[in-house]
Amino acid sequence: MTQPSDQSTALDNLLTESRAFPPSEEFAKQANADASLYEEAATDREAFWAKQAERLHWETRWSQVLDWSNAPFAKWFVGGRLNVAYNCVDRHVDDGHGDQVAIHWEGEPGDTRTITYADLKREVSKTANALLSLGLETGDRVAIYMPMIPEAIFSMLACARLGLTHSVVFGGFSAEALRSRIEDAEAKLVITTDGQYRRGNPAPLKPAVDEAVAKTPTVRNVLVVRRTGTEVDWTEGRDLWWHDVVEGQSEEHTPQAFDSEHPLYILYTSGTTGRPKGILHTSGGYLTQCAYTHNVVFDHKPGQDVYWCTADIGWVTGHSYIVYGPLANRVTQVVYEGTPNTPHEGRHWEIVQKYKVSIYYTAPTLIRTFMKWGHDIPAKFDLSSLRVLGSVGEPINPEAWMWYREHIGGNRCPIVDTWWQTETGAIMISPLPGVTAAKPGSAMAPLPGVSARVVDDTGTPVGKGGGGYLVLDKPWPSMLRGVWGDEQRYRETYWSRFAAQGFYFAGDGAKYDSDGAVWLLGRVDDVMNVSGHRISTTEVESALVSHPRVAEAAVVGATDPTTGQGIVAFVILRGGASSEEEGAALVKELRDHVAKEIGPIAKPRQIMVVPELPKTRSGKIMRRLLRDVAENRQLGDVTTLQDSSVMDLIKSGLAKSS
Ligand code: 6R9
Repeated sequence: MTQPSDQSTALDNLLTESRAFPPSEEFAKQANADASLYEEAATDREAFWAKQAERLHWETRWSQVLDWSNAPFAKWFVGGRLNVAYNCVDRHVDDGHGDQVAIHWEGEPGDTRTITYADLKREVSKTANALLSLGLETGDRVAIYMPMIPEAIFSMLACARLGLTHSVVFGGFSAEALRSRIEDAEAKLVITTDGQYRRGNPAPLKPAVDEAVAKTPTVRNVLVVRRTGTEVDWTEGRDLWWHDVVEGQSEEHTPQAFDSEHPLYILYTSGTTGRPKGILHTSGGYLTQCAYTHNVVFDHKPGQDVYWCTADIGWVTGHSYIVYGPLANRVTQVVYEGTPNTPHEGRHWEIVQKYKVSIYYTAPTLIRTFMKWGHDIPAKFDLSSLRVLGSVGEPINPEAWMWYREHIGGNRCPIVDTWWQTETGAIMISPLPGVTAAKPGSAMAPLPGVSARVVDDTGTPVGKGGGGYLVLDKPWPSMLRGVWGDEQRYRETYWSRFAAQGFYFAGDGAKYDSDGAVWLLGRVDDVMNVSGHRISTTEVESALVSHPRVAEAAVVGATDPTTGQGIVAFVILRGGASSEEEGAALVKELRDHVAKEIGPIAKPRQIMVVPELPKTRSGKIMRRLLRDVAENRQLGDVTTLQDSSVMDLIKSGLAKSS
């Protein structure tokens, strides 16, 4: 495991950051949360969370807030019963808000749909009736492999309504990634589209499903939404068009309440080994924390704000902050299907202007991309409706933070840098926009109700100015309830590192500055963060060595000015390359091979063909040295190398080939 100090060198300059931006008096006065929340939560944590759970409609109230007797398996709101979809949809209609717009959907080619809560209730009910007609039963798993279209949200909510467990697989993932996820969850149904728009062009999607389900016998049906009109192959008896199965269904469906701990979804995320983990989330505690955080962190006012989270529903941010948290809070939100530069680089700002977006939540990688495109682009649009800006996915560098504040937020909007993970289910560390004087680049402090610490190698909490590992030392309502089908992996990955203390190990390095604010410093394991997406080095290495020409591969995440990290691979070829042309062609083939095995986001930025890899005496690849090469740095300590001349060999080989 890398020591956190390795990562922190590049980020050390952050810790001298002394600028802080307190909220304006005007903002603070109207904010949903004030400083008393911290006190209230500290006085009685469970009572605090019970109060947050009151945000939801419970069919049966819980009898116990938290049962931690079987740690690390938590139960929250024990005995409580609720329907998640009822909470996100029907109750708003029942409360007289059926005409409020839930979703302003904006398709990439410019087509739009306006969906009110009454519409949403009808669509989700029809979808639920369709899923019932396909014979699905409570507890069954459904894979959702779709672009950002309303039917994806209807599908998730229909599953929630019926107590089916969804597994959303990002539409940019490969057939192989989809297959392994379907297989692991033993899904019975896949919901997909014929194709999806990507950078202005329709691209097929269903062929990947056809390839995946050919090898997954649990799948009985594939439900296909027509989106691009692309021709598709059709397997009679298995494949069904959405418009045939869903459109004719009744608009009435009465939701039934499920146990607070009923599984809501599985979402796969990269770990330190090659095989992605199925993170399991359940119902009552998850929805409670999503709704609470969406309310206090974004200062959301139902019926007034227009909210836009730019994530894809294939990631946890889309689950918690497009679907569950916002809809539970009766949001009016923008959902955008496409890429930020289609058809032009001002598309996001055009959308902000068009819908008068007031809360905008995005990722640092995108902010840095906008910076690259130039501030004259957002300057062409009216962004005066914005009042809160959010960031998530990776540490945000102070330059990007300041640019975001000035050029998007008009020096007026509080910025909330929100730290959390697929595993935490909802935001854990973040400023409160009406309370915190935020520092550019710091996630500041655990939210009221959340307990996090920075500890050293032995698990001892460090003080102000100290650095180490981020841990969560108390259970929280939206915490993962395990790794699907693998109890041992759950215990090992998250609870073994600080087993003596019973801390959850997040895998991130962190520091306190001299004021006690928390600064996240990136992963301390072999997980890379590329444009806010977690990809493990092992996963990419396995993809590379699955190619017949690759004998050995080592992958590192190298600092990248736009994507945070870029994937750099070092490969040893079987039989070598006979000419430069052959080498170049092979490198291209390998990049495409990784894209096919995992998905285009995992395509290495660079592949270097090397004669040897640097290894320790115990045979571990020294990624630290490869990172030095990838980042063009002077080599660090090579004394633990088995053969210290290897690095000379690598570097001279690279010099020759470049
Ligand atoms: C929500 C999400 C989780 C990992 C996490 C950390 C990094 C996320 C961050 C951040 C610094 C932030 N991360 N938010 N690092 N500051 N505000 O991104 O979930 O895809 O599971 O990634 O992302 O390294 O451990 P997920």
